[in-house]
Amino acid sequence: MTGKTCILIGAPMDAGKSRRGCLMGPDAYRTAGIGAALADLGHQVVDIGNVAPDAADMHADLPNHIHQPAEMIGWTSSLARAAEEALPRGLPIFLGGDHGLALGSVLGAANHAAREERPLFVLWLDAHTDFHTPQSTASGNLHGAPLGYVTGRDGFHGFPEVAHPIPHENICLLGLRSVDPDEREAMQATNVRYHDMRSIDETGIARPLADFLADVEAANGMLHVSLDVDFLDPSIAPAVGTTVPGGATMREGHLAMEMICDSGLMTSLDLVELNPFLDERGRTAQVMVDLAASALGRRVFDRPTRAYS
Ligand code: 6HN
Ligand code: MN
Ligand code: MN
Ligand code: MN
Repeated sequence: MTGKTCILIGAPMDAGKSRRGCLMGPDAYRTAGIGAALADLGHQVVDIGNVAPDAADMHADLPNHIHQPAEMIGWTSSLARAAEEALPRGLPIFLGGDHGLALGSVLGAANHAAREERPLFVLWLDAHTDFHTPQSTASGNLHGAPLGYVTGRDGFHGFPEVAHPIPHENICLLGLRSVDPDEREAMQATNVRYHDMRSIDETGIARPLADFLADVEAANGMLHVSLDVDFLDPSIAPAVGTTVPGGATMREGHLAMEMICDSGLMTSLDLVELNPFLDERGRTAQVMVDLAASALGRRVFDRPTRAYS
């Protein structure tokens, strides 16, 4: 792969949920060497430092149980702007921060894609569907709502307008194993492509991913990849507040990233939900850096050896 300009954007946010610690994520990725890992692959790496949330007000129509609503609104607008500024220059990599950052990163990517007159596709690698609205979430934690927001679900009062909602058929989720009843019902009524762990056990991860990537390519689409730490099994990635047993293995994670790389389609990336306070000697941060490196070209060999005949 030819060298890209990778733009690292720190999003030290904890506003999307009540458990604290994700705000240390950007520094953990930097400490684990994400910049050098990507530079070693021949990319130009630009670290723009950390973004701060815009000043914003709570909106009176948001339900009372929403956690840090004003901060969520402020992060959404500042991160959307950061995405829109970075995309014309390179491939933004959002260093989270909780998954609430994806309200902004995906909104910005959608606005940019619309300007380019290309469709945006979203690949969501997660144990959870994150398809809530402020009204449907029981926890009040909007890290469980970014896909609800960017698909244009109602109820996000006070948030930036979603001028270009992501069409359901342009979204693929892999790794699901914890879905709330409201999300399940809402998602089943759409043609979002959702693959739970049971279906990945049956088909492998390559088949549904290859189908999706082929559709992105056929549509000349842009591709935003959102990688939640809890996509992975907690035995290999313990540093996340929402662990769910039975997740993707190291090999499934790397295969997915390698296929994304081979497709050449990825135009932006989120690394989210890392909580360094819960990590064991930095190993989850390192796994996430290694996955990002796989998505950007790290390989054992360029191609397999010839088979014996
Ligand atoms: N994540 N569905 C749960 C909730 O509180 O709404 C969990 C959300 C997890 C969020 O994966 O980023
Ligand atoms: Mn998530
Ligand atoms: Mn999750
Ligand atoms: Mn919930």
